[in-house]
Amino acid sequence: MIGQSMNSRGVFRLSQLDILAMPKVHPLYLQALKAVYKVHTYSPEAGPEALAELAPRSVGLAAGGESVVPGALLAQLPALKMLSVFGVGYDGIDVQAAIAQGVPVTHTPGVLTDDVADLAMALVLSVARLVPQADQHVRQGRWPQGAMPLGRKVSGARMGIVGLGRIGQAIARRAAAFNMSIAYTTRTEKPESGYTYYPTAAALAAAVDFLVVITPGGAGTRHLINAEVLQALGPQSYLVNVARGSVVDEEALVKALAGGVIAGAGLDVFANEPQVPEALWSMPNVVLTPHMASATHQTRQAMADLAFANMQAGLSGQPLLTPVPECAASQER
Ligand code: A2R
Repeated sequence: MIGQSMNSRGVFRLSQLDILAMPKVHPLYLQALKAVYKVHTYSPEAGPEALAELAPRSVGLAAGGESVVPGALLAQLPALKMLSVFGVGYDGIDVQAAIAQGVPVTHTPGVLTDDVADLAMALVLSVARLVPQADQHVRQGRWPQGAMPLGRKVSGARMGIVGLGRIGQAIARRAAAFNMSIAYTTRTEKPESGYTYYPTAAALAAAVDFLVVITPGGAGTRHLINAEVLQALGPQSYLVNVARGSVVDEEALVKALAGGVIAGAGLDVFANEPQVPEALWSMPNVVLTPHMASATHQTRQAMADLAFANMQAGLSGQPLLTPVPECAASQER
C-alpha cells in the first residue's frame, strides 16, 4: 500500500501521491482525483524536461477513452502502479506494454451502456425520420411554403448490429421495442441471444435496413466496414456508427454517401476527431454528432466515480473494480 493515512473523519486518504493526467481528461474525473491526489496534467508540448521531473513520482496515470498512451510514455514512468481510463474504449492505450511493466489498466464498462444505446437509436431515428432537417425546416420559416420530403419508417424495419456485447445487446433490446427484426455479426456466434447470426459484416449488411456498428476500436476492427460492406448495405439502407471512427473506412463511406451507394448515415465517431470530412457537412442524408454517446450528466458522473474508484483501488492494493479484459485475464493466471 502506498502513502495511505486516515483523515480526521476516519476516511482513508492517499495524500501526497502524484497522478499524471493525460490531456483532455474529463473535468469530473479530474475533480475527484484532485480531492485526494496531487494531479499534474501531462503536456506532450512541454518537452521531456517537464515529464522528467514528474516521472519518478507519478504512481497513477489518468486517461480518457480517446487518450493515446504509447509504450514509450509508460516506459518513462518507472513508479507507475495504476492506469485508470475514463471510458469503455481503450484502443489508444498500449495495454500489453502496461502489463509487461506490471501496471494494471482499468476502464468504465457498463455505466455508459444505456446512453450509447440511446444515442444509437436517436441516430437511427434522426437520419431515417429527417429530424435535424425538419427542425431547420420549421426554424427557417419554410413550413408555410411546403411540406418536408418523406422519411423512412423505423418501426418494423430490419436492424443489423455489428458487435453484440453490452452495448450491442442494449441496442437490440431497444430495437425490439420498435418491433424491428434483429440480426448481428460478431467473431463468435451468440446462440443464446436468439437473434439471427451472420458470419461477416457484408452478409449482415445485405440483410438489413439499418446497420449499427458497436465493436471496440483498434487493429482487430480497423475498416471492418469497408466499400464492400457499404455496397452490400445498398441504396435503401443506413449506417450508424457509435463505436470508433477507425472501424469504418471513412473515405469509402464519404464516396458511398456521395454516390448513393447507401441511403444515409448517422455518425457519432470519426477517423480523425475532432476533424470531420468537410464533404459530410453539406450532405442532407447524414446526421453528425461530436462523439457524445455517453455525454449526459448522470453517465459522465458515473464514469468519473468508477474511474476514480479504480484508481483508488489500484493504489491502495484493493481488488480492481473493472480491469480491462486483458488485465483481468493476466491477473487470473
Ligand atoms: O466477436 P466477439 O464475440 O468478441 O464480440 C464482440 C464484438 N467484436 C467484434 N465483432 C465483429 N468483428 C470483430 N472483429 C469484433 N471484435 C469484437 O464487439 C462483442 O460482441 C462486442 C464488444 O462488446 P463489449 O466488449 O461488451 O463492449 P461494449 O461495452 O459493448 O462496448 C463496445 C465499444 C467500446 O469498446 C467503445 O469503443 C465503444 O463501444 O463505445
